[in-house]
Amino acid sequence: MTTLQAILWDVDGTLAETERDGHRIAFNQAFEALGLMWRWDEAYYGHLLNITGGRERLRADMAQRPDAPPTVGERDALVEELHRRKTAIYTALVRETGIPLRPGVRELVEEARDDGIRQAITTTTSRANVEALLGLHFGKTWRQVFEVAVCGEDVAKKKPDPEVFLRALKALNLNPLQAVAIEDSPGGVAAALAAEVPVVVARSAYFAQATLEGAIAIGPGLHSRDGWRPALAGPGTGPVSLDDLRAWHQEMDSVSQFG
Ligand code: XBP
Ligand code: MG
Repeated sequence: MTTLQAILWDVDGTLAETERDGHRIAFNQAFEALGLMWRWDEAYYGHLLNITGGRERLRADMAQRPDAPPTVGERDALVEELHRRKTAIYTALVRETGIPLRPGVRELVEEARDDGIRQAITTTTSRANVEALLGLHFGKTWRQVFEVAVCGEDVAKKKPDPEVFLRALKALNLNPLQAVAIEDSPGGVAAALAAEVPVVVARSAYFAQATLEGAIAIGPGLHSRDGWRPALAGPGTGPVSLDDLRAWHQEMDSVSQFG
C-alpha cells in the first residue's frame, strides 16, 4: 500500500470556474479591443475547450474563420497580441472582480496543509493567471501552500500530454502513486493517467456531462459528499475531506476504474 503524500491541483475548472466566468470573457474583450467582431459564446467556448491553452485555442478558431489573417506569420502575430491582451484583461478581472474558489476547495487545501500533505499546481494555464487567482485567495504567500507550480510556460506540450504531471512529480521527488491529481476535464484526466497519477474528477460547469473515464473517483464537486462514485462513507453533509481522498487512494487497486 502506498501512502498518499501529495495533491496535484488543476486550476481552471477545478479550483474555480475560471473558464466560464473569466477566460471566455477576457478573450471576447481582447477581440473587442482590437476591433474584431469575433465573439465566443458559452456553447462555442465549451467546444473550444477541447483544445488546451489559450494561444492554441485562438489558433484553432482562426483556422476555420474566413476573416482570419491569410498568412501563418500574420496569424501568429495576431494570436500573440490577442493573448497578451487577454492575459492582462483576465488577471485584472480576477484581481478586481474576483472569481470565487469552487465550494469545498479551500476546506481541502487547508486540511491538507495542516496535515502535512504536500500540494502542487499542475495546470496548462499561464503563470500570470495562476498568480492572480491564488494570490487573491491565499495571499502573497500562496507558494507556502503550493510548493510547486507547473504552468503552461513550463512545458513543451500541454495537457493531455503528461509533461505537466511528470515535471511536478520530479520537483516533489515523488512517484505517481504517491500523489492524487484533482481534475475536471477530459484533457486533464488524460494527462494525469498518461503520467500514471491516480485522478479524482470534480466535475465543472463545462464538463458536467463529459465522458471522463479512468478516475479513482468522480463526483459533482468537492463541496458535496453525495453523488460520488465510489460513494463516500459517513454522513452526507460537509465537503470531501482528506480522509475521503485517502480512502479513494487506498482503494484504487481494488476498485474498477469509474467512468
Ligand atoms: C486550462 C486551459 C487554459 C485556459 C487559458 O486547462 O486550457 O488554456 O483556458 O489559459 P487545464 P491561457 O484546466 O486543463 O489546465 O490563455 O493562459 O493559455
Ligand atoms: Mg481544468
